[in-house]
Amino acid sequence: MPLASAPRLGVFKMSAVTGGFAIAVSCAPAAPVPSASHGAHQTPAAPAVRTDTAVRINTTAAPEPAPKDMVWIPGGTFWMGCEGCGMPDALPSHVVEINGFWMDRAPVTTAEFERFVKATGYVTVAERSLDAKDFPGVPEEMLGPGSAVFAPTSRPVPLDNPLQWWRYTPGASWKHPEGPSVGSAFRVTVADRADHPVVHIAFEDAQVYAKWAGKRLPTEAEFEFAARGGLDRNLYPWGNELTPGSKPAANIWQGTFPAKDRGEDGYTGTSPVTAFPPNGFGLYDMGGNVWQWCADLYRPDYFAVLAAQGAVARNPQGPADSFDPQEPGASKRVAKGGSYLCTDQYCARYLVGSRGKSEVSSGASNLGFRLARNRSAVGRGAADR
Ligand SMILES: [Ca+2]
Repeated sequence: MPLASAPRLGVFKMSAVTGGFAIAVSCAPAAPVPSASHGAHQTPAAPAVRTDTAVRINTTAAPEPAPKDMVWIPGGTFWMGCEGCGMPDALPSHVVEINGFWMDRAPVTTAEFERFVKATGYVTVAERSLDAKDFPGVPEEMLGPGSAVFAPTSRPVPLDNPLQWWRYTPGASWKHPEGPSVGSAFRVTVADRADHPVVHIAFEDAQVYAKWAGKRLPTEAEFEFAARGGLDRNLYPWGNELTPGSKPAANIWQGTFPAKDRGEDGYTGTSPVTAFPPNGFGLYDMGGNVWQWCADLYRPDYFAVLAAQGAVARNPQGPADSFDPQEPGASKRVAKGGSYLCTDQYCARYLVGSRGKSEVSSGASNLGFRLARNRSAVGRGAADR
């Protein structure tokens, strides 16, 4: 197995040249914004309001009673992408049309995931050992169960090396979000994190859960349409101001990343999934808190390919293959929403039109998921618009 696709080691890709662990800056946990100053990011100006007859939110009511804790997303036509964000992979903005679908109102919680594990006995990727034969040269301590855990630095640091604030932590998993040395498994999971999003979820984990739940991962286009909450080309899922009325709208980072999070929004780690107001569609945590897997493979040029076709992109499913020039050889899927580690100094992926990506076998302490569902056969009789 090529090292570049080493399960669970995407953040800590082995460097055959140095014998150490190379920087894999493309990790979804906190992908830096490409810019000249260590990922520094300037919040773009609010886009000009444009009247555009192509933009439409479908008005048909939900075609059937809502499944538990799901919201009907009516579908429609919208501008997808992030103009002026300094993120080339989120350009160009292009018109996308999607059908209506059901969306989980919030990310899957730790308590929900625990029910799944109890029902199925499922063991997540982070909880499995790797076979040393497949990973020659990888230190033994990294072959046991574990995952990437964020660790603040003791002082401000240049933002060019994520390994300064990510630790490959033996024993870290959804049961032990900071690793087994922090509290007991059950206390952390059930008492403290039950209503927080489950984390340390690899793409495979999300897929298996989805099959069990009779749902599926949303496409990237579905996620972005849903995240926009009916707003046209706004910067965030809740509007164009990061903190409208000086009230925090999402769980992100305040302070100097990655040294000191002042936690002015009430949280320095994950937060309960309904801690912040829902967006216009009634969806919680569509920006901030944790990254969320989408079904699409990741390529930075996908939007350019769609835009070059000239027509409205209808229900795009992502490219046929994955390629990330920052980490060639790694298989990546799209993740959306940013996380509690995002700040305007770094990442800024709470910008609703921005994109993230993650190596499919690598979880992290800020990576979770939520699910979508097609309308049922009964509901399918209703028109989309
Ligand atoms: Ca926060």
